[in-house]
Amino acid sequence: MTLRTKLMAGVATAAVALTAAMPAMAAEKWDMPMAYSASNFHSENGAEFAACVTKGTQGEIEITTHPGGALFAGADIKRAIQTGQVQIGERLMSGHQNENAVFGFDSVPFLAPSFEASAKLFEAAKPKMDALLEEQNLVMLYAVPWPPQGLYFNKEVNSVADMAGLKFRSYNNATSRLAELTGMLPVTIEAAEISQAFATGVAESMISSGATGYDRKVWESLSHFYEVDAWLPYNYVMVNKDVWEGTSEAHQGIITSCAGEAADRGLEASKAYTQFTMDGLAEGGMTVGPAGDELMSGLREIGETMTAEWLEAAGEDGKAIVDAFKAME
Ligand code: PCA
Repeated sequence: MTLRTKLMAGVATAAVALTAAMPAMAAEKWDMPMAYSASNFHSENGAEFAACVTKGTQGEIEITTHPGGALFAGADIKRAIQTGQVQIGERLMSGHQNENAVFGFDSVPFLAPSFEASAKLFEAAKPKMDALLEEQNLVMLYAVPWPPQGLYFNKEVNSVADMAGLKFRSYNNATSRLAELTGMLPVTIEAAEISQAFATGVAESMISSGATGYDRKVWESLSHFYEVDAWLPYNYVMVNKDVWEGTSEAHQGIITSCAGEAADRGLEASKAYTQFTMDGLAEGGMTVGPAGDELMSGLREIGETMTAEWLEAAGEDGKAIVDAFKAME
């Protein structure tokens, strides 16, 4: 090799190295607001999903997650995506129950109280949810259930009567209605804010998963967690439909496959966290165990009222979801 060709080869190698290190010219940055804290398993899963897309598209679509309601509070995330203020985000699906009762299909008491049943219910509901979201300029990418919902209190509770008058933190219409029917006083508070709400006495009880109580260290203020297995609500990740349609088929394929992996990984995490976080609540000093018979029978009665009310509000679509679900059982 002459000195000249050696030099030329060196320049070529440097150019290749430079191209590889440079982000692609058309790199897009997608912001992904999420309502729950960074340490929550949904947020960790979302961060992995984002990394999968960024890596898979070689940085041409770079997704940055913003957990803990830092960019938009939970209640504002869907609108932000619909209107294109952000490209993508995650939200509790039943949080939209106030705009259409059908969004609350996963919060009907005792309809699908296990991981297995809730997966079937979700499958039964998915076509309706996809259609409903499409009308709203949204495309659902993946959804992950929370662990089964149980009741938290700052005292021992053995019956519905024991709940009367308590200030109850709610996260959707179903939880507010549960509070009303049990004689409690509902106050809607995002999970990101609950530690403070319990510490200051703004709330004294809630229905949620062991995962959320553990994540928010509620043993600092609350004393009892009762396993009720009322329902398993879903979080879902959605993308703005115009953004999605403007994405190349190749990139859509990469995103869809990262989303499939996130759905599987999230489900496994949710299952694993069910016991892990209940153990964590007990280690934190809480009394953790199944709700007693009297409490359960009172809750089942209230559940029947709530089911009838939901079917009424959700009309034909709600009935079709429940019928499709029952046909799978
Ligand atoms: N955690 C969320 C929703 C359901 C759950 O387990 C919350 O409490 O906001």
